[in-house]
Amino acid sequence: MKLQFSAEVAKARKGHGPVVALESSVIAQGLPPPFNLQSALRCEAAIREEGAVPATTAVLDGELWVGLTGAQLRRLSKGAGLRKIGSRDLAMAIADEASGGTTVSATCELAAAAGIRVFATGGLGGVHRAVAEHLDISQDLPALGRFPVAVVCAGAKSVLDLPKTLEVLETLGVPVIGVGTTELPGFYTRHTGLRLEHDVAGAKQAARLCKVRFDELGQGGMVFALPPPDETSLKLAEVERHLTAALTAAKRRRITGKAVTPFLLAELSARTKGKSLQANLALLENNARFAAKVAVALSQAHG
Ligand code: PSU
Ligand code: MN
Repeated sequence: MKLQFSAEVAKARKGHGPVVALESSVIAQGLPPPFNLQSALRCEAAIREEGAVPATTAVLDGELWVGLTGAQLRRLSKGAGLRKIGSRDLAMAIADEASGGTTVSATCELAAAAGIRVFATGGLGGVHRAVAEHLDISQDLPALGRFPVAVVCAGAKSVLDLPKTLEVLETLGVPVIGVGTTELPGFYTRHTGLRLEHDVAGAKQAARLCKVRFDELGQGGMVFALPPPDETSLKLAEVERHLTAALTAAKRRRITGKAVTPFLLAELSARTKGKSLQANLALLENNARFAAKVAVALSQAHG
């Protein structure tokens, strides 16, 4: 795979320094301007503060980028004409010389190709609610099973069917590990009532698991799930109430396929008067910071 690297990422790769991948669908489709650019810059800054190098991935004019300049981030934040690019969309994006934000699935693929082991995002895609009606299951899940990358997130997005998402992750052989919690976080919420079988206390232990799983066993991806920061997180009942309305709106307006997730996130933000947006921004930065700590611990373990 032909990849383009930012100068910073190219240098870190040469010196085997810690690198954290970041997705860009959250910039191009997930968050509204100006929050999308602010969030991207804040996540990158948090990663640098922890001593690692950020590698935001994107497809620009048909080229696969790992690590972006400020100007490239700004371009992605403008939204217009940008595709939402998952793994299956990569070939067409390259052939069409198109541009777009990469979702979790495409970012896992690009990170793995670049030898990057740690990736931070907000919330995973997964099994959508009422799945029997539409069979909408995010390609994030099979990508996690396939690519050896540790994805740091605040669980799967609240808009999903979380118990079914956990079941599919099990089927695909993807471990879900709580960070300082034994409960799956619900993206906007700290609690979901869903127990996790495994947890770690911090980044060192997480890095040790990465080493064993990727280097010793040669297995695929895994998920580290962090509760979203307390100050901005929402209550489960509140999210559920607004979500019911958002799902009804999606159905009425016949929103389907890859438009569903961005639609629901925007609806929730409007219905919670921006509270879900604030939660989203805070958890993205929190996840980026933890991912950087894991990447640093991993690079020290390699010594
Ligand atoms: N998390 C966020 N905002 C987002 C997404 C995740 O906080 O916009 C994006 C991710 O890129 C994820 C995608 O991979 O939504 C999942 O979309 P779908 O359900 O269509 O697979
Ligand atoms: Mn989908």
